[in-house]
Amino acid sequence: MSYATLLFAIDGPVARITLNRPDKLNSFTAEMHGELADAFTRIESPESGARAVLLTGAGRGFCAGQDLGQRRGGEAPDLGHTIDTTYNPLIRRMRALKMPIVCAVNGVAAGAGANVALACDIVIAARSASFMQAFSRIGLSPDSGGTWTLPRLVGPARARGLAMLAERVSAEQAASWGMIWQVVDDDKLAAESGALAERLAAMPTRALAAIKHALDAAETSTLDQQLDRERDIQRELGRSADYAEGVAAFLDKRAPVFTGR
Ligand code: LHQ
Repeated sequence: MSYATLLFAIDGPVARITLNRPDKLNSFTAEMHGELADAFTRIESPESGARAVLLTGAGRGFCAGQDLGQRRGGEAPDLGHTIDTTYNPLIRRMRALKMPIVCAVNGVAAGAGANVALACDIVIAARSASFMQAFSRIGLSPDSGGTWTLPRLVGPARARGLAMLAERVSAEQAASWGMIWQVVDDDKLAAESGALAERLAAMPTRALAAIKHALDAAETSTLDQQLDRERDIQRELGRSADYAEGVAAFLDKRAPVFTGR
């Protein structure tokens, strides 16, 4: 499949999406949003065989948020419409996707680019990468879920500082604050993030999807509700082929072979 703004391939069980407008630090355009939506439709189709997604950027940046080049002058735009039709569906889709998304942050992740990265399940960044809630610099407030995600990841005090001051935060700082999973040397990012995606793709996919759902749902649930949810999830997973295989492999003292069923 060929796109104008993305590189996309489903490589066995790993779907690889590379934001590919390197001259503009892979900033989002309407075209890129359309292509991302199409790529996720392909990933979600049962025939795709995908069991994990790896998202990264081409060139020296990960993503600089909305392409501001398309925004100068003219009438005041309805940014609510842009968000309703592009960013919000993207974030909702990523969180609802029934498989893990690994984000390999290869360079600066700014504005919506930062929050799309943080909406992934496991974020691994190159040591030279950075994160910036750039919004307040241009008179906006974080979107793409940032006001929901940030306080949960780093706590309210840091979330406020990040959103208001819009300073660049290094990958190491982001990791030490718990914003991301891991930092690796720049020359190791592709191999390490690829290996992580392969590893997740060989795991019990339904269990990983359930973990993703349970942790998100927990954010707005009481302990009581969450205990019930965990029971329901376990009931369902207990009937899965991967659970049967996991237990059998443990008892046989062999490595399990999960199929995602
Ligand atoms: C860019 C961009 C960019 C176009 C770098 N657009 N060209 C949602 C709904 C609707 C509307 C509004 O927004 C949103 C959500 C948002 O995402 S709002 C936040 C938008 N993003 C920003 O405000 C970040 C803008 N970019 C920057 O502050 C810097 O470029 C960062 C800090 C990301 C990187 O700085 P440098 O490493 O110094 O790179 P640079 O600034 O030199 O950029 C390299 C090139 O990329 C340059 O083009 P040029 O032709 O001069 O080489 C930039 O103009 C271009 N570029 N970001 N968002």
